[in-house]
Amino acid sequence: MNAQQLMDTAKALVADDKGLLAMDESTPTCNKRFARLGIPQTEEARRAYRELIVTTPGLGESISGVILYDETIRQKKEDGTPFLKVITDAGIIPGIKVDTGAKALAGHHGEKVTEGLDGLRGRLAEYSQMGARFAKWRAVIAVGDGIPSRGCIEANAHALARYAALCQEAGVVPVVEPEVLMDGEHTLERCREVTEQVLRVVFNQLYTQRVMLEGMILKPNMVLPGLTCAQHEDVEEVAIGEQQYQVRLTCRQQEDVNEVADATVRCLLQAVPAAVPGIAFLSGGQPNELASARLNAMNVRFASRLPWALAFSFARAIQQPALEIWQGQQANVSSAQKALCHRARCNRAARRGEYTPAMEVEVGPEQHHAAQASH
Ligand code: 5MM
Repeated sequence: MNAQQLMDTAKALVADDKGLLAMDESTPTCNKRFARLGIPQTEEARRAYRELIVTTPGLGESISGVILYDETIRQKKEDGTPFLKVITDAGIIPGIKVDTGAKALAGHHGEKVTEGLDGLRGRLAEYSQMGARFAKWRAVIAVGDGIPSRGCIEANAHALARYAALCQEAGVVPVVEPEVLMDGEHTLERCREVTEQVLRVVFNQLYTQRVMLEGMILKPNMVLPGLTCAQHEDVEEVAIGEQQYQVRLTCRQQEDVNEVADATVRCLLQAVPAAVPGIAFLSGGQPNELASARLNAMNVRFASRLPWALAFSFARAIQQPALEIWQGQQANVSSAQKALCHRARCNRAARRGEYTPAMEVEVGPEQHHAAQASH
């Protein structure tokens, strides 16, 4: 392990207010997203879509690193140029997802453990030789009645730590992703409690497995209420005369943004050691603009007082509008690339605390339409 190299790469991933673009959807996930839009679920369509992403003009101005999938890291542009060359020529650091997915955890109904440790040393050696300088492993923690269990948290934290140690041995920076899912009726407070508990166990395991904290990146969820949490409804029934109307509580929006920002940062301050250079959030299915606004609020309200950089490692919250514009059609590539670049720019602005909703109207009407539709 070259400690200096690991520290340099980890720092570079969160330098200059840039962030990561996760484009590591496994084949089933990518196909699911294509199916929803009527895009053919073929290897060629996935290759063409990933070519669209990596050839986006100006992407490297906001994106420090991209997370690839095994199929993608081996793919080439239509003209035969390897994606890895296109990415590094754009000044972007290539990374790779190395887990093999979350599987049912025996004896723990409704809970999962992420697999992929078998043979990982060999796979890391190959990816590193190809040019990958960082890796990613995602653990998923569901919240519900009686869950997460201690068994689920510990199994996932142990696997994350074993993965991280193997990465560092190979000179690859581990991005450690324990995701507390948004699905469920839980409150923001319950999410904060679970996220803190998970992070404490994860850092305990990272310490036990001798992972060098200066040479890793944490990729957590933001602290959010569950998707079906009653307190989270942003529409309210209002009676005017005999008529019932549904009113959208837009005035709650900024309050919500600040509440999420405060709960998230306070939680992280309790559980994430100062030696970690950067925290790059996943978006987890949040609306694109809200993910930017919440990251922005964290940086506005706390950045000067934090030991680590607060960055992003979004998949859907960067890619969704572009995918919706592309629709699998070559003629839409340029508009889709503009939309992708726009979301990346918004998130870079959010790192600086300079994101405003006004940035959203700077894009052309079709991009804005797609951004709205994805909500
Ligand atoms: C949580 O998912 C990660 C971040 O994506 P979002 O910002 O959309 O939440 C992402 O890197 C994720 O791990 C992959 O897209 C998921 O791929 P698979 O197919 O392994 O679930």
